[in-house]
Amino acid sequence: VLNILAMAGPDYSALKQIGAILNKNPKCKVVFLVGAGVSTACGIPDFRTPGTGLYDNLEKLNLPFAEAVFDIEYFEKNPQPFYALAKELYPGNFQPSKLHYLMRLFQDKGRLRRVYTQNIDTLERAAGLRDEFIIEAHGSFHANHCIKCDKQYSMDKFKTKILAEKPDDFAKCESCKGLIKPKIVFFGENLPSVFFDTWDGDLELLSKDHIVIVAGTSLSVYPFAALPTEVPKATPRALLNLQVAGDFKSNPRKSDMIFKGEAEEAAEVIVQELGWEDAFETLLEQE
Ligand code: CNA
Repeated sequence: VLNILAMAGPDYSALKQIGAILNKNPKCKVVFLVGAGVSTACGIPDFRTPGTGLYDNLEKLNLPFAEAVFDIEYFEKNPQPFYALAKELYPGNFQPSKLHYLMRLFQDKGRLRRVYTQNIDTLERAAGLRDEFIIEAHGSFHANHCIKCDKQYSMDKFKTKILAEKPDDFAKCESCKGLIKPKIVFFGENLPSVFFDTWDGDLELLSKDHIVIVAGTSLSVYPFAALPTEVPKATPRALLNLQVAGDFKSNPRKSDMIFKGEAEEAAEVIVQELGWEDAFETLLEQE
């Protein structure tokens, strides 16, 4: 039995199905919903993978509970753990993954509707996706503001503070002396309104000529985790993830296409199924 399984190789049926839907209907566009698992191949740990995930590796930050590093009340009392983590994760230290470049290729081919990302690493931007296609649901390091008066604070200045990571020398607002924080959505904060507004608009388009691809997320942070549930029943959904998660697990649909494996591998197979190998190679070489 083992021999037969080994000969059978990985199960790419979901990826072939995605390819078939897109090949059959040239008008079909993709909405991506992604999370930390699309950036683990870049060297950025996710939250919840046992062993390597950030939540298993926060002892050195001396937190009362793991999520405190992204908790707004905790940050107000003690910004230091966030500074230490931000120094590690700061944009510029990492290159996009093949899944990021796959999304870029969908943009270049005119087959992308939108990328909703929970990630704060700005690797969608680094891969060359344009602003109009990216919704950073949990914000990112791309802008900073005062947590008291909301005044903007320059990225360069904030970067200097983060990289120096001197205890007690945190970035403060020039007007009201409030603490400065990147516009990353912490637990206890609202998501940006552009997230809700854009999703509402996209939902109206989704029922025709669209497919939704969810990748690299445990679908455990709400409201983002509810998006796959809201996808109209007539719209095909796919999940590219190491584990089956969220609505794909609790409310599976017959038409769901599930690839249980690495997002990078999935990206390569989808590229092959679409016959986009040359364009993909060129893109990877250029960047
Ligand atoms: P998570 O809860 O850590 O889940 C990650 C998921 O990805 C898990 O289901 C893993 O099994 C899966 N996974 C890990 N590696 C791969 C891979 N190579 N291919 C396919 N699947 C993989 O993270 P979520 O994104 O679901 O949780 C949302 C949080 C995580 C958001 O608020 C983010 O801001 C936050 N986060 C972001 C980053 C980043 O910006 N890169 C890093 C860590 C955490």
